[in-house]
Amino acid sequence: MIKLYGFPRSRSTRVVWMLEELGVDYEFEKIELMQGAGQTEAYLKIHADGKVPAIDDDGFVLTESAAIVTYLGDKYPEANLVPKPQTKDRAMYDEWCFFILTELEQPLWTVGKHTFVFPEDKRVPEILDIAYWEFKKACKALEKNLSGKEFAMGEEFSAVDILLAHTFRWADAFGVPTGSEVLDSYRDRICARASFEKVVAREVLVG
Ligand SMILES: N[C@@H](CCC(=O)N[C@@H](CS)C(=O)NCC(=O)O)C(=O)O
Repeated sequence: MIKLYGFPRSRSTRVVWMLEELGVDYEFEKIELMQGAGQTEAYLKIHADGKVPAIDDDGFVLTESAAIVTYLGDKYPEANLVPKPQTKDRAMYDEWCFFILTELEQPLWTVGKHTFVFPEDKRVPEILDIAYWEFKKACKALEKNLSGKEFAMGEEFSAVDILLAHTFRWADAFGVPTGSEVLDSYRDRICARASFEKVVAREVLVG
């Protein structure tokens, strides 16, 4: 059985969501990040940087939320959540993933780190203006790419929607507005899926 190392309402939520969409059984091990459990000798053998998510699939250990979600989509191709390798659809899927992580999540995470994640003496308030600006700029581009579409890849729900809707949900939780009706209604539509309701319920139980 796949083992997922995670923490509620973190990037491991993306992997929980993917597993719920796939309907695959998995074991969840909570890594108590706030108590320093990421930095134990045992966990550092699984994730060299002590972060979540990580999975162990029968001895194969993988980290990085987007890599894990993609690996799972490839492992269960019948679910059609990740396009087949070596296709143009897969290239577009990769394009979405890289944009989400490097253009959208990156400035959002900068806001998070410099408002509540880092210890106060490490925060640089001067960085916030440019991070908000970069996030808004990425949102403008996404608004164009999502306008008139049900899902990021077009007609069908895919793992891109998990990564994207989760990132928008984080933005909302961080108090960082997208400034876009198109993006907000996309987020609410994707997060209304039954699979996400299960994710939220499961995370409440984990605490
Ligand atoms: N790029 C990584 C980022 C992983 C990451 O930063 N995870 C956070 C939780 S959302 C974490 O484990 N933080 C603990 C730490 O920085 O020590 C991914 O997408 O998986």
